[in-house]
Amino acid sequence: MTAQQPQAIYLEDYQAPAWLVTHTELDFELEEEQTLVRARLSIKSNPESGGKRQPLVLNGHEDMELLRLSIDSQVLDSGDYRREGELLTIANVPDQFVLECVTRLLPHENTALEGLYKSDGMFCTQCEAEGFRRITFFPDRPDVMSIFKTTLTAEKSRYPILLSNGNPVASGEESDGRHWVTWEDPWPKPAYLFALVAGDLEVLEDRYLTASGREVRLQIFAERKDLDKLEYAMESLKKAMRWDEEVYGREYDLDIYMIVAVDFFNMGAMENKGLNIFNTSCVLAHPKTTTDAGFQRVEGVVAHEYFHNWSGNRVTCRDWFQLSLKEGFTVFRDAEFSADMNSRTVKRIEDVSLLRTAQFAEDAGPMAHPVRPESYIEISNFYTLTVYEKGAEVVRMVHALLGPELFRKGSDLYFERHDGEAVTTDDFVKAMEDASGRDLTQFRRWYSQAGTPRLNVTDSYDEASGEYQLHISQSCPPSPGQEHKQPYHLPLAFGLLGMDGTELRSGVLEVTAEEESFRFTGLNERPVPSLLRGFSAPVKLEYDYSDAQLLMLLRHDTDGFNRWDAGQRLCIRLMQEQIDAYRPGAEPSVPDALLNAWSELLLDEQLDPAMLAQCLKLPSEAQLAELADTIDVVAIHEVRKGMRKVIAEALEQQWLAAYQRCDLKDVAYSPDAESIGRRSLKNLALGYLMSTGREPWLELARQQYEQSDNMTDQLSALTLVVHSPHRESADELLQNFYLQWQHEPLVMNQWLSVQASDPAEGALERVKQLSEHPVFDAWNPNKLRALIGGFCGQNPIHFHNESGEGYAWLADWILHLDRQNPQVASRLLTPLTRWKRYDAARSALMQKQLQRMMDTPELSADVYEVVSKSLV
Ligand code: 0A1
Ligand code: ZN
Repeated sequence: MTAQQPQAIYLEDYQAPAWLVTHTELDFELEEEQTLVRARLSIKSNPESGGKRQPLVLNGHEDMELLRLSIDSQVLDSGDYRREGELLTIANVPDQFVLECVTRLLPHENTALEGLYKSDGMFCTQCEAEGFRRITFFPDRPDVMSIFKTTLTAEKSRYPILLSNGNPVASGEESDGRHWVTWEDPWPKPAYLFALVAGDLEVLEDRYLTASGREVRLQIFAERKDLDKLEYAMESLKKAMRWDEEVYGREYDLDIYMIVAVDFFNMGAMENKGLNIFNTSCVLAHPKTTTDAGFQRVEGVVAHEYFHNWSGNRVTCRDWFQLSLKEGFTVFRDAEFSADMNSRTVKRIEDVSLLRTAQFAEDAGPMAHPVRPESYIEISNFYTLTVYEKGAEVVRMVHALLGPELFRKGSDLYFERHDGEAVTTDDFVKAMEDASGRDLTQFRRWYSQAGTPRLNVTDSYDEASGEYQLHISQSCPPSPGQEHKQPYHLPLAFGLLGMDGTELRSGVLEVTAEEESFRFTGLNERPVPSLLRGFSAPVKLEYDYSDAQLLMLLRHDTDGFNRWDAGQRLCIRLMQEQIDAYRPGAEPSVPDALLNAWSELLLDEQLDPAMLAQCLKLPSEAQLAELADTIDVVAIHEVRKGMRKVIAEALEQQWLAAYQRCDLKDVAYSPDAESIGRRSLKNLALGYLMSTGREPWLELARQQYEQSDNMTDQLSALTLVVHSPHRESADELLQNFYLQWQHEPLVMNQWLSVQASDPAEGALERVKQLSEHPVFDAWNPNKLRALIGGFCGQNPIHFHNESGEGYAWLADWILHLDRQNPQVASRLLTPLTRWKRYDAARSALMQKQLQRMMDTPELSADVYEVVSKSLV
């Protein structure tokens, strides 16, 4: 909590650290009521920080109790140093010295889940971005890299497992039932990568032989009850290790790689050196309790954290403005890994859908920032879709501009040149330039300019000469602090198709100017352009397609992504027309041309079911909202629902046939890409069948609920029934599901989410009741995300109910949570920040809640930053 208004930090103020910490020795006495931390830091002045000796300034959280401080064994008294806010300053220090410091922590009272805290009885840590300063006084910035040696001492019966980074080098027992283990990590690292775990844990063990023939011990730790849910993560880890050797030439560099599953965690997972800590939701997987999406998340997150070992740990960030250096690159790496392990096109469709809905919305909102932000008040607020997902798109564009070979050369050079260093996004681009000989000066604007660029494309064709031209103009709307944008350098992958679907040309255009034209000769007919194939740049592309052209692309484009995109464009256009003309009770319509095209797709048994399922999904309400000038939640919801019903009824027999064709009855569950694709089409078909409202399909859903052997099918059926007007069945299945799964916390999160997103009347009352239910736990971020996030993010018609009660409920929660866990409070706040996008009445009500928060004294820096920027 901060008494005065939190201050912003600026990239332009960056200065190299005055002091370096070469070695850090930590001793933890872990006890029930307190933890004592003895830190021994070997400190020397930084020759690169420029001449004159500066005072030693350390970071330390205000709540942390300082028991003793000494320099070279000389105890300091309170006159020798100054403690002010988060800073501890010692004016006079020698050029090189050992600082010893004893702090007292209260992990059991740590509800923010930053620093050292307890999750279900085990000790664990979260130090990124600035959690280490809650453990001891330290120059807590990523460009101070140190070799860590850590000793943990705790009661053996309660905490038989004691883990930290690196390799265990010594251990022993004490006479009073306590034991200790010492860990040494030979690789210098910033404090944000420090971790410890102490608990009564079970372990799944395996081994991995690296390309150069070193054996690595792999261990995944979890509570005893979850031991049967670790195999998939282990398989994913081994695949990721192999992939990084093959695709990037990167090997693992310690003797042990450990993952620990914890139930209380603010984010998805954390890449601490050699000791990853994971939210249970991103590591546990079992067919009975985990959906296909859950399996894929585990595979992706395990790989993401593993890949950080090079892109993040061996080469780290100079400062937090460079966060995308590790996150954008690592997301690109994990996305390519997942694409290689599963269906490449489907993975791309999923990622682009997220970008287009949530990241584009962020770019258009009050918290919009460049991939490399220029200032922040609280860095935790910048673990955003822009830094992660748009950052990955930027790396993907480098890959597209350079081609795979030169990109690999660039990445090799980057890792070689900067191994063991803390660097900037500019260093990354420079390595790519030096390896390829390409000039990426203009390309760097992707890092410095915020907002989603628009590409407007028109074309012309001269029949006599057979010449075709594409005219491209680009612009980018203003964003906070950036009124005018310079043109971007981007790869525009394209194809030119004949009206019968033949591909006449394909390639990649490099767009650099505000306006430019590209000429193609020797074309005997006017081609249809397939633009931005594979979503080759994170832009909004406008081209005035006719319905017939889009239908042709949907049928014939050789680029799978653009086939899907053509169908989406067609649906979006249709839906937008009806949303704009919406009157309560209006009957939505769907033109025959679209129904015929869908029918044809549904009957095509050659088509990959996963791809088919993507093509037959209507754009989400969130996507339609992002595209609207003023968001009309009711019209969007009703039009989408109505169109679904029309499509469901018109193609009822085809949906049933697809359902039956994809039913994997009698085959044991497997989370491979093909089976996942079949289940996704099957459950999509069941969804359409349920939309007809006809009784036999309710029976079919109930049957699937009862007979399925896996969570994907069971939860799909449950969701469809709960979100249908069949109230009695809904209540019955919810009760049944609860009784079956009440002892599985991750399944109970799903149970909460399904109800939180239920569009039936009375939703707010239901979520209020659920917040009193024994399975809900307001201290646990996963539960908060499931219930509060589920209602405010996945149930737009109720959250945005015109009474404003949804907004008030969210604000009540934020104010409550802000004192307990500011990071989670700040994240849950996102839907209210979008207030300017709604009609006058709703935006006034949303604004009122933001103002109410703003008027509350002692807001955390996290919530203060988001609220104050939203109100501008
Ligand atoms: N670096 C992690 C994400 C992460 C970021 C901040 C955290 O603090 C609460 C925790 C985790 C990743 O990218 O996986
Ligand atoms: Zn990451």
